[in-house]
Amino acid sequence: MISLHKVGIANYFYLNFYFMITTNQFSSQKLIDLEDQYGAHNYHPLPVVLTKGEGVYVWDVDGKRYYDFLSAYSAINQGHGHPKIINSLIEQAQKLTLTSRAFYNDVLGKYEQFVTNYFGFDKVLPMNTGAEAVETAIKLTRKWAYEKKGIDENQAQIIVCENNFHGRTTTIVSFSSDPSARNNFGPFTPGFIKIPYNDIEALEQVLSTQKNIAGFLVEPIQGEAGVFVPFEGYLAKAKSLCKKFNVLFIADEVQTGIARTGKLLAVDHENVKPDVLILGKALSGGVYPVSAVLANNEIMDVIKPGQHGSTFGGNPIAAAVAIAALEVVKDEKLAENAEYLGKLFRSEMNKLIEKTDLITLVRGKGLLNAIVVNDTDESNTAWEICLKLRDNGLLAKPTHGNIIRFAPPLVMNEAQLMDCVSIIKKTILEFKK
Ligand code: IF1
Repeated sequence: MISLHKVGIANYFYLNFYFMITTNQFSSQKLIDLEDQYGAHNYHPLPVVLTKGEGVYVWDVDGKRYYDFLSAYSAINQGHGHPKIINSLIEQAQKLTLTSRAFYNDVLGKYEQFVTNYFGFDKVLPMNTGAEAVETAIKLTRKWAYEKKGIDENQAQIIVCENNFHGRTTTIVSFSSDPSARNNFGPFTPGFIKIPYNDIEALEQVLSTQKNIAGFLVEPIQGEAGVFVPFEGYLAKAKSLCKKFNVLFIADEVQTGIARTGKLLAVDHENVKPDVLILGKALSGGVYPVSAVLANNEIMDVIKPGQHGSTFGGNPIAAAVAIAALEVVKDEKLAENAEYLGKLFRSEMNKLIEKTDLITLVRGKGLLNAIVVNDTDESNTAWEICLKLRDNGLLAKPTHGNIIRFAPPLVMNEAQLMDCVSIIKKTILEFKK
């Protein structure tokens, strides 16, 4: 009797535990509280707790469905849970996950051939996160400058733009203009010259007056700065100036690349070929951390065995997932779709702007867009609007106070986009401060 009783109790606890997991007994508030208590406070998320994603949709723990209008900052271009990408992950995970680069694996070479053909470069250096790829590009540029251009030891300078966002490492925040990204993280890495973005004269001024310039690192559209699109011709002019002064043009397409702006790369809008191309985020469809630096042999060959690397960079899962993710981009014509839907989206937002004083501007390219809210940078109006958008079934996040970034998955169709447009219009027109 006693042992039966024990089994009964054990079963009861087991069933209770099972029930908790399967039915999400943890309320949103409880889950938010857990993050608040046990996680470092380096983020301030919109209060919504997601548990599932499929295509352009995500679901919260209470079963409410939303349009994802951020796509994990443009990582989920191919949509949530894309079956082709997920299958590549599962199949590779069941075979071989990691060898490190101490040994060869049977996927990396195939991926390297695939990705270099895809983007038209001789070689790729595989990493994991965007920041690591930016670091890699900086190291590559400096080494090229010393060994090929002949700059004196430790004298190389890289030109960067004001209001850039390239990641969070100590070197990268060294050339950030954002006080919260920098303050109290010094001492900072030297070797960077900051110039205004979208300013060709400023670039020419530095290039023509300063020696020891190794590269120009630039986002083709500044994401974190609030989706700031430079004037048409800026990138092409910058590239030709770099060529003239024998300086590497380094494009950070971590956020703008992989069809987001209506072309495979944002530099394609101006037919610019970077000397060094940095990719991340949607390179894996947001399924796995995969980043890459691409360049031609005369640049990439300056890095020799033992001079750079990473335990996980180029691992078999990453390689398999990235091939699948890039195939999806071409198979499903995501660049063309982003171009078409982006134009439609901005024209609908411009119609809305005529009807309200709350929004002053829409800007962007393809499906990387932002609206500017008619309030100060310090106001919380954009945040309040995002809360209402959430209530109405669409998730977006403010950037820099009064700007809301809109970046849905590129697998969206026209009917879904128009549905999102009506949610945004309704939310804005009903909004009261
Ligand atoms: C966060 C922003 C987006 C990037 C560019 C490199 C990286 C990023 C152009 C680094 C990363 C992310 C990081 C993310 C928020 C997000 C962001 F608002 F901060 F600026 F997307 F717009 N180059 N951007 O945009 O890539 O190391 O993160 O893989 O929370 O910091 P990572």
